[in-house]
Amino acid sequence: MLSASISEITNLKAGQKSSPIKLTISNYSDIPEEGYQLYIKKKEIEIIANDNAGIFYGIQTLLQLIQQEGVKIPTGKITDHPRFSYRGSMLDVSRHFFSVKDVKRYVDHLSRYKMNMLHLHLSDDQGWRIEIPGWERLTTHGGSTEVGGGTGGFYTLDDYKDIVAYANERFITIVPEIDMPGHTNAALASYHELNCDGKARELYTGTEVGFSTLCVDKEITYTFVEDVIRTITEVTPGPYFHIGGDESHVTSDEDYVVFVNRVKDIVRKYGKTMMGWDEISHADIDPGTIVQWWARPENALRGIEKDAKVLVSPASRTYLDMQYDSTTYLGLHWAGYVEVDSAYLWDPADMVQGINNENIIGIEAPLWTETVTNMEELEYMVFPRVIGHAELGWSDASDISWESYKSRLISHQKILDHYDINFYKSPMIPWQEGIPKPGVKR
Ligand code: NGO
Repeated sequence: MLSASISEITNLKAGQKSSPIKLTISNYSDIPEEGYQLYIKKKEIEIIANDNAGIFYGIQTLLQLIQQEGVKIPTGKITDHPRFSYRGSMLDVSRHFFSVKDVKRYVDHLSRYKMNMLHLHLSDDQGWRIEIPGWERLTTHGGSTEVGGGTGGFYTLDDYKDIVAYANERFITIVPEIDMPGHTNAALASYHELNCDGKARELYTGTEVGFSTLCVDKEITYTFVEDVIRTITEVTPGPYFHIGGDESHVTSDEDYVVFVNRVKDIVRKYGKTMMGWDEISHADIDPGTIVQWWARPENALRGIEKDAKVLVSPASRTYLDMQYDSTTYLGLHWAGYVEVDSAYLWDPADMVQGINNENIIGIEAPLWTETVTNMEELEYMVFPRVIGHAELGWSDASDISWESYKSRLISHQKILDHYDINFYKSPMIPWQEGIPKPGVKR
């Protein structure tokens, strides 16, 4: 019953008349971008919006209602639109590789919560994960392992295009990241000429950070970086290219600025807006650059002085690899423990004086995968926290309420079970035991 109604709804086309569910796209001056209005009447349901994304989000809301309430849903009107234009998560496919199928499942999860960005961390010390023609060893050698010594893997350009298209159908933009000048051991192991001493590094399968750097003085470095950026931007319709830039502890401060300034020009040349971790604000970044605040608010504030926008990802609130508490069997805790309440109960625009609503482009919850090896573990770390992050990206601060969130999470358990999502049963939430899956007869 339930699955039949879901496919019925998702197969609808805007403007279709014969169905009791009407979808209309027009110019509604009172509906903001990505917003929608959902009218549930006795005999008809109507979703109106200005854009396809709005219709899609209206459908997600309707699906959630049906999944939670059953096919009899209360009548009423819902007026809804997002607070921030960037609502996302990051997946580190370098420390442990995740297949195209896994990434698509993650896209499905995010799209149900109206997230619209998936940032893929495609390279790091432990693995290079995307094919770059002319630099084959990056993947054949640099992609051949991962943390713990497994066999790693990589995406061909066709795989990547497949992910981009799949995400696009669900209104999710892929943000590719190539981390540089640090976090580059996989590249430095693949091509000796990228090292200042001309000697190739060994492949690395541990979890230390901050020990690698591209050689800032060599021209071959920029030929390499340009080939990588050109290749990836050609298959990336989204507006952003993320250059990493974090924890370059063995690059001198001076070299770091020289490097980021040159890479900035390359990103601009290929028509993308540069993004980077908060350290990039030390360079002469262009107005409109996106500085991803993960560690130091002073870096984000320096970015704001240079007219950058801030993507809010403080580790102590948004890092999905942080353990829930001291008993969590996966994850790290260098930024503290992040229980379901601390992931949810905060306001991105009220954390640091000077980082205000108008400086913030949105919020992103990153999943680093040093300890996360497969989809089951991924889901355990992500759920339910990412639901809270999605809500923070979408809802106004005045609508954020722990009591209401808690009770909504309980009714949401049906949905998690329906999709067989492995989630952390936080003791803070009085979960219901043994509820039957929707559509499954006992
Ligand atoms: C840091 C570091 C990553 C780690 C992560 C683990 C950033 C931006 N750099 O975040 O390399 O994987 O912490 O939590």
